[in-house]
Amino acid sequence: QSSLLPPLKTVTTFTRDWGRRRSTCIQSFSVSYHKFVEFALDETRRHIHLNPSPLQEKFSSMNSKDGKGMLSMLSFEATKIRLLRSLIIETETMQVFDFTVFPEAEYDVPIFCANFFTSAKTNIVVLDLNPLHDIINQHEYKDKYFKSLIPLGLKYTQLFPWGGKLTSESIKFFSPIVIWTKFTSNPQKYDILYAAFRDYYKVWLELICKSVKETDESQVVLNLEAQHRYLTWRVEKDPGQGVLKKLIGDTLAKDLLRNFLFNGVEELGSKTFYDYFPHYCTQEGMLNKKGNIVGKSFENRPWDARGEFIGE
Ligand code: BLA
Repeated sequence: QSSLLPPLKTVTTFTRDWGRRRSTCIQSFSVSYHKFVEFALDETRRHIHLNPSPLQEKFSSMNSKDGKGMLSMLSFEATKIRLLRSLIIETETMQVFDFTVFPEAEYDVPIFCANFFTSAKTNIVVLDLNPLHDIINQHEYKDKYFKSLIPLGLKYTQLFPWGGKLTSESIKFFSPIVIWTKFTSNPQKYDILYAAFRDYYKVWLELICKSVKETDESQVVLNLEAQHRYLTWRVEKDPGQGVLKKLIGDTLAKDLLRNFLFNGVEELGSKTFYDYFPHYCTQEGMLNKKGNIVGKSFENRPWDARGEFIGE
């Protein structure tokens, strides 16, 4: 029977090689985002019954064109939740987590948004309860959802410094507790990010559980338009588009963006990107594909410790 085993020397070498490769792998990716989505689903199910989304059938998993990467998709719906969807991308060089939960239009609860991009060296992180309505000018909406959350935001924004300039319109989709940060890959940081994700998700769940159905039809219409505007922004401007197109090609990337990640952009409203963001329209009436006209802004965090907007 022993003749079936390779000579001892070979076994040792193999183990060492495997060990080395494994440690390289762990060094670059001490994070796997699967436990993040598992936490979110378990936590949601403790309060809300989740039903599989009809999207699940079409969008479940996909290999990248080169066969070396994998995209995993999950989607659900529930009472109060139009769509909860998650995308995890794992390749040899990056890990991406894009997890968003869209409430039904009868609720003006913020959109839960976790958007993490990890490569061997760097991490780009957005974690937020994206407000549905203008919180810079509408104090009532801001107080309703964010007043009590400022201490939570402070706790994590002290641990995760502001990520620097970003597309300036994005700030209007962000809340005073947004975690917008970049950091070099480091296991401790992932532990803190996981803690932040759990805390932010738990408070979001509380908001959605407590929320009361809107009966004023004109307010529902406003919520719906805000959801559609958000989808229109992200489907057009998501900085992940380039990466997605490289991984799965233009056609599949477009399908994934419009029908899965930002599903609803074609159904919830008929306004176009130019209607919502007219300043993006160049003289020729063409979308300015090269980033934006307004430019990148906000070198520093534009909210103070009390959650007051201090950008211009
Ligand atoms: C970069 N992603 C960014 C940046 C932001 C976001 C603010 C900084 C660059 C910029 O603003 O120009 C995320 N922006 C958001 C979010 C909202 C917003 C969440 O307005 C919500 C309203 N990102 C993905 C996916 C990939 C990805 C799926 O969501 C990859 C497949 C990658 N994001 C990614 C990369 C960058 C980035 C590669 C850096 C590239 C760049 O700066 O253009």
